Parts: sequence; structure tokens; C-alpha cells
Amino acid sequence: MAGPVIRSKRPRQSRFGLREVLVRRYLLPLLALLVLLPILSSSSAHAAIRARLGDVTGDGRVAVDDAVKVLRIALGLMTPSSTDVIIGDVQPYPGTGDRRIGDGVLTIADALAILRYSLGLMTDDQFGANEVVVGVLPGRTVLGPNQQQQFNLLLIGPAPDSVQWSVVGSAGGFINESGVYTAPSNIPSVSNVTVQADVGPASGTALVVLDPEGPPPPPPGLG
Ligand SMILES: [Ca+2]
Repeated sequence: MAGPVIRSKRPRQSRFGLREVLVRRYLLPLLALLVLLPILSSSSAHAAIRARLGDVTGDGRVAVDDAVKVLRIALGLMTPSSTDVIIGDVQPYPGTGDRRIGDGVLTIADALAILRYSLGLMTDDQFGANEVVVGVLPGRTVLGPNQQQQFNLLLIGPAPDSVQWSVVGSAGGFINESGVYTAPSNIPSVSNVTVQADVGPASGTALVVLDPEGPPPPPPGLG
């Protein structure tokens, strides 16, 4: 009986200091992680990747290294990925055609704007940091009759979680609410359709090339 009493009294003091350490070392990072989790996790069956406009290095901030990467791409020193082109395309703003921002290519103007923004020489509004940009990945797919492709979202800015998928083009096919597109069973000749994702005020598209022969075989190995 005496044992538990001593136990509960003694460690209480040392535990207090320990608790402080535990809070600082583990609880605060855990809280930070919990705050970030809704941003990192996907909302439905398709994967929704969230990104910051201009953050082509993907470290969560817009800094000089982002400007350098876009500059290297603009100068042809580096091949951009599909996501690089979506995240780094910040100029012109407002965008050309249907784009809220950018023109679909990375140029020195994009690198300069990212540099100016990273140095605090441009406000969020001037940079377009609050614009919703929607990317659909993969950006181009070749499919044969009845073949399927899972499309995923790249969301930039304050995009809502809900998405409306649709197929644009007379060649048809069907896309379900999880972003899985199914090609039509009958493809008379090579034709294109567009898969569109509407997310709040913005939309993104991807190209599907329908080919009666199906996708080309992978290139043969060099061996
Ligand atoms: Ca651009």
C-alpha cells in the first residue's frame, strides 16, 4: 500500500521537467505534423497532390533555388517534369487563353517572377499565390480499346477538395468519380479526347490519344 504513495509523490517533480522536454521534443513536432496532414493526404480515390505556386523543388517554400531550377529549365539545361511545368508557370499573370496564370511554358520571365517573389519584392497578389491551379496527371496518355488510365490531381492554391471529372471530345470514353478513364470499346481511327477536372473556380485537362492499336510497345532494351 505504501509503495504506490511514494511512487506517485516522488516522480511528480522530476516528471514535470520531463514533461516539458517531452512537449518540446515530441508533442510540438507531432502537432505540426497533424496540422500539415490534411494538406498532404488525398481526399478521395485519386491522388491529389497539393503544391505551392512556384515551389518547383517541392520543399514547401518559394526560394531562390526554385528560381534557379526554372531558369535552368528555361535555358534548356534541364528537362522539366509535368509537375515542374504546372508549378513553375507563374508568368504571364493573368494567364493566356483559359489559363488563370501562365502560358504553359517555362521561360526566363517565370524564373524572374519566382526570384522576385522569393526575395519579397512581389506580394502574394502580384505573384498569383492565391490563384487555384489544377493539373491533371499524366498529361498525355495513349490507350487502346477498353483500356483504363487512373488520372491524378495536382492542386495549387486554395483549391477545394471536391472535383468533377468529365470527358471532352466526340471520341468518347468514360471517366468515373475516382478519376479512372475507360477508353471506348470501338476506336475506328486515332483520335484525341480531353479529360477535364473541375475544382472550384479552376479546371485542368489531360490529353488521351485513342489508338485502335493501343499504346506503342516500350522501347527495346539496349542489351
Ligand atoms: Ca510561363
